[in-house]
Amino acid sequence: MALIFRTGFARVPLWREAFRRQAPELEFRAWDEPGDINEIEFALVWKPPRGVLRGFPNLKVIFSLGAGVDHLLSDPELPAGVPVVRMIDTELTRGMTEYVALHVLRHHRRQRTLDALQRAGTWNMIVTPTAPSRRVGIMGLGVLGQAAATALAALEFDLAGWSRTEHRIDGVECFHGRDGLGPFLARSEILVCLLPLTAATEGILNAALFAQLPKGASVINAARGGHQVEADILAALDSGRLSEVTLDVFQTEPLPADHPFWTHPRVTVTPHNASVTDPDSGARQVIENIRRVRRGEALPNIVDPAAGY
Ligand code: NDP
Ligand code: OXD
Repeated sequence: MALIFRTGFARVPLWREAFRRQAPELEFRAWDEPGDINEIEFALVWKPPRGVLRGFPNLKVIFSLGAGVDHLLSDPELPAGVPVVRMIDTELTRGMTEYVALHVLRHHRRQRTLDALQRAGTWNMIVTPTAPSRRVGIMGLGVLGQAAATALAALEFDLAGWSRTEHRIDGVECFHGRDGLGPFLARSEILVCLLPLTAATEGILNAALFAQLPKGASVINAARGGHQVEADILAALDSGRLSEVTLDVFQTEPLPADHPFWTHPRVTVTPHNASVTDPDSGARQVIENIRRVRRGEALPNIVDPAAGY
């Protein structure tokens, strides 16, 4: 029984060690040392090159190393009939919750402006509204969106969320579908994107959407670069429609050195590190699922290829 592993980082030794400790019976094989490909039953991967997974004839499950699966479903040669399971993990969720809370608070308290005032040696006692009068909107009410909402609810922000299907969540005004988008945007002073990247959500953070936000709203995108039209973000910042943005994800990653986001005074750039899957807890999730397969049990968190998430 072997698992093939691929990550975008040089963290293979950490993952190898996590698997060795927790499941010594499972053979862990790094992407560039697959050995006999007939023995590979499981793949745990991030952005595998197109078509390669099809080359493992006995693959039973493809595990995504991240919560998002666009990096897998965009492969037209993904082996048909092999389930794709996404990463749902306490530490991954915790990391994103921290990121969202941090940046919502930064936007809410105008910390970027205060940092600039400090650099200029200027004492300007900016007073921000109270949290209950600050309207925050979360696009995507899945695992990460709901966890972020719980953390922001503890701070008593005025919360709304938007999803594809209807939800009822205490303390969150819930909107859904195309009809729900306009009213949701109209009340979102700080907009947080935690959507999966699918055909329906690609390019959703665009000029038409920004026009429906309250003037001077801000945006936090911790989901995927494919959600944002970057020229529209720059234009909306320049016109004052948006006051600031925090972006963890970009159309091209790493963000090119000459990209205007790097130096824009109202853009915060983070290097797609909002939340990175932790080897110990991530391996635990995958091992539990492999043991479920061995026992003939159903797997949780299988992706619906038609929905794209
Ligand atoms: P989930 O699948 O749990 O939740 C997705 C949410 O988006 C659901 O509420 C879903 O609606 C909603 N949604 C999907 N399509 C649409 C649509 N067309 N219109 C409106 N709402 C829609 O995903 P997670 O919360 O686990 O993760 C979200 C994304 O975060 C990942 O796909 C990934 O891209 C990104 N991510 C980024 C990281 C980073 O470091 N920057 C780290 C981890 C994840 P419904 O509830 O009705 O199904
Ligand atoms: C993820 C990511 O999808 O890290 O988990 O972006």
